[in-house]
Parts: sequence; C-alpha cells; structure tokens
Amino acid sequence: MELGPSFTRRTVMLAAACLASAGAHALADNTASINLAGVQLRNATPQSRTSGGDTIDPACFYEYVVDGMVRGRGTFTILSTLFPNPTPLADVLESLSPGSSAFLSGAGASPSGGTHPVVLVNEVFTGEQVLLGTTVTISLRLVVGIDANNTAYFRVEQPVITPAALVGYLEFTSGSAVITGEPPCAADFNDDCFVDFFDLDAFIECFEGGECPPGRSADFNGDGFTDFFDFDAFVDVFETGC
Ligand SMILES: [Ca+2]
Ligand SMILES: [Ca+2]
Repeated sequence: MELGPSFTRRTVMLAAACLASAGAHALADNTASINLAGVQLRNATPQSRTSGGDTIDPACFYEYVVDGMVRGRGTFTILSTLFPNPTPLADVLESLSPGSSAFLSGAGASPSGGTHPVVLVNEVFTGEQVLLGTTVTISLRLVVGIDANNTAYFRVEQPVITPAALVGYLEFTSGSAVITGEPPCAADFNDDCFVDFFDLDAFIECFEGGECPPGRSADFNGDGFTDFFDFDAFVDVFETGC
C-alpha cells in the first residue's frame, strides 16, 4: 500500500509505530531552518534564501512552516502607514490577499521514495484590495523546497506589488522557514517510502540472519533479543500500516 495523503492520521499512528525503531535513527538531522530576517516582499525584486550549512536528511514526508514579523517600508507609502511596526506576516498577507496565509504552512511527500530534491510548495497567490483609497495589486510565487545537497531553500519569485511607488514594500524584521522531516515509519522496513510486501520480505530475510536494510535490526522490539516476539511486533506494525 502506498503511504497516502492522510498526513494527520498517519502522523498519529506513527507516533506509536515508530517508537520501537526510533533509536536506530536518533542521529538523523530531520530539520532545517532558513533565516528570513531582511527578506523583502517588494515589486520586481525576487528573493532567495537557503538554510546554508543547516542541511536536512531525506525523509518520506515533510512539514514546512513560514513565520515571521514584517513591517512596511518606504517613505509615506501605504504599507509603511498601515504597518509601521513589526506585524505578524500572516496578518499582513491576509490584508493584501485574503486566504494567502494558508500557503505559509503545509506538508509534502518525497515523490521519489525519500530522496532529494523535493519541492514542498510552489504556489502563486494574488490579491487586489483597496487600501487607503488605492487599489493595491499583489502577485507573487512562494517556493519552498530542499535541493539535491540537502539544503533547504525559500524563494519569492515574480513579485508584483503595485502601484509600487505608492504601496512601498514589506521587510521581515525576524522570521524563519522551517522544514521538518517525519521520522521513518517502522513498517517501511526497507525505507523506500512504501509499505508493501517487499518490507515483509526484507524483514524476514533480516530476521532469518540475512542482510538487514541500513539502520534496521531484526530485534524489532528493541529488547536485545531476536525472537518471535519481534516477528509478532513487526507483523502487527505492518498490518497497521503507516
Ligand atoms: Ca518499503
Ligand atoms: Ca526483540
């Protein structure tokens, strides 16, 4: 069975299912953070930031959250008048493009079985609002992902915020984009992001003394012994799925 899109339900089930194997992956680097301080949301001014040396290991599923405080910039502009002080990003975006703050967090899956690169969001949001008597148009593409070198990135592409001279621009005073990979699923014994009979095969081979997938052990319940309690424990998790 494929690890489906019902992310929340899966997460709850995984909390129990993955405890047994958590130790084997305790050293995994499952999060990366991108500092957004100084990033501008400004007409015709694309932005790009990365997590630099803060890399993230491949996972099957990820969550991302973009959060921060922004303030309006530009002398006597609409945005600097409306938001003279640091204001939550979501509030500002909602005032410019209702509904757009929904893009600031979400979840995504690795399309290729737990390898990078992966794109978690690549969405354009648009809006047209009358602010201080002026019709303000906003359109920009938000992109968040992880490149082939396990570095997370955040980009604002094709930003249109007009009439630029009247509207001014926004600047992050603080904030971050954080990507977190979900811990591996215990039932996905061969770590290919699918739970299927190849996992059962892989466990049986490992259990019978053959080769085990990297980081996996036939001592499935982690009690220091490999016996039929492990077989039972694996079959239970396998039948539950992820
Ligand atoms: Ca698998
Ligand atoms: Ca055991």
